[in-house]
Amino acid sequence: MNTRIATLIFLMTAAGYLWASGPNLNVTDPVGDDHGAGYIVYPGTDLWEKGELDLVNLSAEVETDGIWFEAEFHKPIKSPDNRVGTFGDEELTQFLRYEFFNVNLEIYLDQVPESGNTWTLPGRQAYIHPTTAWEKAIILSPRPRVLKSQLTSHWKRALKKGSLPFQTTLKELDSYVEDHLYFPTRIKVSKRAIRFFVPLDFLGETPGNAWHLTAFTTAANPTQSLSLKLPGKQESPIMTVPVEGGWPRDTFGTGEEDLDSAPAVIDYLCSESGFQERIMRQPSDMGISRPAVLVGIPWMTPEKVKAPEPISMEKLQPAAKLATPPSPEASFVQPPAPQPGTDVKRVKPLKEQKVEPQRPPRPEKTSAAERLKELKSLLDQGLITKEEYEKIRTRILSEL
Ligand SMILES: [Ca+2]
Repeated sequence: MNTRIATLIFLMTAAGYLWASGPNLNVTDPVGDDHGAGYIVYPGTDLWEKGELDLVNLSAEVETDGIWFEAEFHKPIKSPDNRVGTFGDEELTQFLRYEFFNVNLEIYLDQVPESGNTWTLPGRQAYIHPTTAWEKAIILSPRPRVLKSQLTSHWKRALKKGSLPFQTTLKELDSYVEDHLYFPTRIKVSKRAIRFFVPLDFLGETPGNAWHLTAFTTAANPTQSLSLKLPGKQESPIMTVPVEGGWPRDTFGTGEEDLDSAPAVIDYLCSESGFQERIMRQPSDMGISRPAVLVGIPWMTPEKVKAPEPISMEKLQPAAKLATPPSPEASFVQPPAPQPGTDVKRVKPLKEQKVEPQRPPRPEKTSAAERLKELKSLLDQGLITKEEYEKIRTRILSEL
């Protein structure tokens, strides 16, 4: 063989190797911190059990056409086989096509420094700090198509009400969702890990120095076929399970009667022990909790996470979009760092801080007609079964 051709082949192979072994990612996360700010308790049902939403590692392999992510959990991935959900008595396998059902992994990717989105999916009660605001979000969910459809419907309603967290028109909303959110469908589940593929077409670029990622787990409720409104909740908990006061049976709990809700973020990815609890702890008063403000970790040096500057809620959520404007005193207060080895407990706000409780706005009312219409459209798209349709329809009508 011609030496020059052989050299060329060698160089191309070497380049391919360097590319493939390039800006990969490997972040470990502490074991046992699937408790949000430190106090979240799992429901009293075996659909979700302690350790199953506990992320212990997130890795990413960069390939020529995209990135294979792998999320490893502390406990084995629970299969939907021979299980029924919280709604009705249908077997989960009737409408789930992947070998997992009880966890979402949400990754908010910051590609361009100091610009981008600070909101996260509805019902998470979490924001991304503006220093690592995101351009692309990857939402791994057991029902990717249904989640995408529910979110799009939710945002269409929000747009009409002027409460959309981003700027677009009704005509361009679908393409906005396509451009900014990706719901993986190439998924491989092994004993304790879920691998999923994100194409380069969506990402637009390969990982670079500017990249940061904010990743966290939320509990997935695969039988939640509609964005049913829960009383007192600011946003509908789309395809997730809220964290309510005390020790509820069917949802996650705060473990305290006087704390009536908490962000739905169960485990936030960060290799530094104690950082998650510190960043997620929030001043609370009269049982009213505030959203979590999370910060992205650098893709290239994920161990070097920096605590962000405190930020006021007004900077995260445009005041015009708030039903109740927050008081000026209610700015983000950085709690003191916990001592190593101590059990992290929620810190009560100091009296002199005078943190005004920020009452969540009244839940938006969706008319039964709108919900029935959305339900019918989910059925027509084949996203729910006829049986699911009938059950939810009966429930909506019974609420009239
Ligand atoms: Ca963890």
